[in-house]
Formats: sequence, structure tokens, C-alpha cells
Amino acid sequence: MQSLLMWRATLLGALALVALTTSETIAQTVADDSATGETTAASPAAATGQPFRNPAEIVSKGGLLSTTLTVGPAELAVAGEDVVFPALYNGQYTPPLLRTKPGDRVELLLNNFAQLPTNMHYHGFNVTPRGSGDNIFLSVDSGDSFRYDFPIPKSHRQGLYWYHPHRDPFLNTQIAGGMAGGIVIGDILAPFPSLKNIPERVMLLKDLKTADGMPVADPDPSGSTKRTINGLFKPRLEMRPGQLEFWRIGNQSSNIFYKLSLGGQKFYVIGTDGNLQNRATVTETLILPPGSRREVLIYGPPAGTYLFQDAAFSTGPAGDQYPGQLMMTVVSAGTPVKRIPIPAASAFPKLPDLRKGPIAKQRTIVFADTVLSDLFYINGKPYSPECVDTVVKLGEVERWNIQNTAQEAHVFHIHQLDFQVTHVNGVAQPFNGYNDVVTLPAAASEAKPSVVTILIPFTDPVILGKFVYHCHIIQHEDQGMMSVIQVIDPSKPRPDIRMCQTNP
Ligand SMILES: [Cu+2]
Repeated sequence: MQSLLMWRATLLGALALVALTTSETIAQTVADDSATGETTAASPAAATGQPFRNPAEIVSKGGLLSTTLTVGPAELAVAGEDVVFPALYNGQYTPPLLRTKPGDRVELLLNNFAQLPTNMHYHGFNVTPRGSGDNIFLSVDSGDSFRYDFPIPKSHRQGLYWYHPHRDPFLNTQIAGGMAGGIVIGDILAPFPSLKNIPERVMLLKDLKTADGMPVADPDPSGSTKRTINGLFKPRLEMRPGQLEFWRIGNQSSNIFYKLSLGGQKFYVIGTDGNLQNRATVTETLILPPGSRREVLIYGPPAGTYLFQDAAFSTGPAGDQYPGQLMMTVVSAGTPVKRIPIPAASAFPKLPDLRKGPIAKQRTIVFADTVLSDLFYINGKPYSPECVDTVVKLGEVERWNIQNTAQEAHVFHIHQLDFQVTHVNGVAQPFNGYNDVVTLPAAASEAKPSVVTILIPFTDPVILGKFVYHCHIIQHEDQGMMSVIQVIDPSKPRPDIRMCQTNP
């Protein structure tokens, strides 16, 4: 306890230091408090029922998204609890939503005033993994700064993305500790003129577990957590009956799944993981594994009060069990609005179905728990940044059969790319679009792994270089469940690559 108190004293000293060195940060913190209702005087009762708000935004101008994010300690009230955070962006539990466009340039200065090293990952971006791009191999150490500077291709897909640290092995500490923010690229509704002026709600989901007034540094992913939307605990959203709204929901939690429903109301899913689908798909329950996003259309229900509920969730017999929680109360009231029809499939831009093209190579990738509860492997080995596990040729589409031998779900995510899910445990999946995250269900038994089959197009030259694929249950990633992939140009001499000893 004494060392924890001393650490807290050190943090509060660092808070004062940040106040001296980055007045901009503190100004933004105050602004954030007023914007989100995260006031230090808030009680759990007072926090309940505050109005829903979208996150504050930074918008690109003249083809440039230019901003500074400063990582440092902060003391804030979240979910009615006063919390000392070792590291947040700009002192905010909900840092700015970055709004940018295909063809823009990103210039983002990352300052690290926190104790641990960090860096930045642009989750879902199809951009360069090299140099000052979406390069997760670099480290921004305590006291250092780094300027990210890269173009977003003109052809980039449009939708909801997000940013978070990717400095192994501190991802869980930092993401579970609140370091994550949203990014919107372009205008996903542009193909649908009838939807031009409907209300847009950005809903960034995080969960927080604390001990002694601080985020738990290495949370046990199981059990109860306080789940928030844009940092708001159980806010209240007002809708008009019949009014069509556009909800953009992102799971920014480090480890937990969300299983969301609104009293039997229908969600019309039009976007998955920042990819516009080729049609709207209808569901009453949205399941979001960690890292994933769903962009949905929803009508204001008949007048009344509805609960936006996160159901209890189990990741399997050897996995994590989460109780449910109310996320938000929806109050539908006022004069009913004439319903705007959901766009027909014919209004959606066509997407290439990768099943119809040639497949250059097939691989088996195995996600496995080990006998040690804190070690997780891909293809029989833990993560090593010093070697390359998988080499692929630019221009090729590959089929990956991803096995999960564990009695708990894992979550496959690959950087720089989107993929098409074709089969889950041998069952063919309808083609609605692409993902950058997919759940690997728990194995039926130790002898019978689950298998998810995906097609990955390694076709865009922007991805040349080294990046990673990993489990997006971030505690598993920190404990080894990540591999290095390198995309090479087959028209050039093969670069000197140090292969890992076990590789697919
Ligand atoms: Cu996992």
C-alpha cells in the first residue's frame, strides 16, 4: 500500500509538472469536463441520466489533419468515481474525435509526459506501416515526442476508426487505462442522399476497473466493469418517434465484448469496421468484439422509455465472464416523424467478392492458450519483434484458416488491411463486406479447434513493409498472442529477412 501511495504522490507531482509544461492540455481538460459532465463533484446518482453527447472533434482543413496529442497523468471523475489516471491523451478520458478524409495528410505530434513508453496505432487504416506512418515498432519513450506524418490514400474506405497505443507489452495497461479515441474518415452516407441530414451519434465504448482510485494496471478481464459511452455513465438519449438516426458504435475496451440491444428495436447495419457494407443487414442484437465497430441506422421507437442494454457475455468455459450493464436510457418523445426508408441493396456501391478471384496461397494459423495462464501463442510461439513470422507477396490474395484450440474465444485482427470472412466452423458466411476484426469462437473440445476462414487481399502497394496480426483481447496480445508479417514486392530482389524459428 505504501508504494501505491508513493506512486500516487509521484503522479500528482507529475500532474503539476504537466500543468507547468502544457497549459494547452489543462485548458482542454477543463473544456472536456464541461463538455462531458465529468465533473469532479459528480456522484454516481448525479452522473446517471446526464444527456448523451458526441465527443469533441478535431476536423481536417485544406487536406491536412494537424493536431497534437499529449500523453500525461490526469485526475478526473469517470462514472461518478474520482480516478487518478497514469496516462491519458490531453488529460481527457474521451480525447478528441479526429475527422478526416481520403486524400488528406495526417500530421500528428505525440508528446509523452507519462512514465511508460507509448506510440500510436491508427486502427483499421490502410496506410503505410513504415517510417512515420502507422508504425507500431517505434517507441515514444517518457519525455520524448514523435511526429506522425503520412497520407491517407484517395481510395481509402470510409467510416469509423480509432487510435490507441500499440507499444508492446503495455497495451493493456494503457488502453484499459483510458487511452483510446475515435477517428472518422470521409462520409460513409454519401451514397445515400435521403440520409443527408439525419442525426449522427458517435458512441465510443470503454470500460473501467479501479483499485484505490486508479485504473487497475493489469485488470483481470473477467467480472464487473463500469462501462461508459463517450465517458458518460448511463446517459440519457432523446429521440423522436420515427426519426431515422445514424449510430456509429466502436468498442474501445481493452478486453471485453459488448452485446447490445434496445428493447427489441431493429438495427440496420450498414458499416462494419470502417467498411461500408454492400447492403443493410438487420439485427436486434449487436455483438462487438474488442476493437470492432458497427455503423447502424435506427428509427426512433414509439413514444416511451427504452434501455440500451449490454447483456452478460461469456467468452467460453476457459474464458471471461462479464455481467450485463445498462449503457444508456433512450427516451422517445414528441411529434412522430415520417420514416425515411432504409436504402435498398441496389443503392449500395458494389464490392469485389474475393471468393470469385484466384487464391495464391493457403495458410493455417493457430491461436492457442498455453499451460501457463499468462502466456498465449500464435503458431506455437509468443510475439517476437526481432523476427518475421509470415512473409507474403504484394498482389496476392491468400486464404487463412485460423484455428482456435482454446476453450475461450480469441479475436483475430490484422493491421493495414481488411479481409473477407467466408466460413465459421465450416459454415459458409454471406458476403456483406469486409472486416478488420473477427471473433474466433471457443474450441468445442481440445481435440476439435474452431476454424474461421478468411480471404486477405495483399494487393494495395501502400501496405509494403512490416506490421502485425494479433488477438484483440489486449491482455492476450500483451502476453504473446501477436505475430509479425512482412509484405514484399515480388518484382524486386527479396530483402534480407530474419525469419522466426517457427513460422506458418
Ligand atoms: Cu485472445
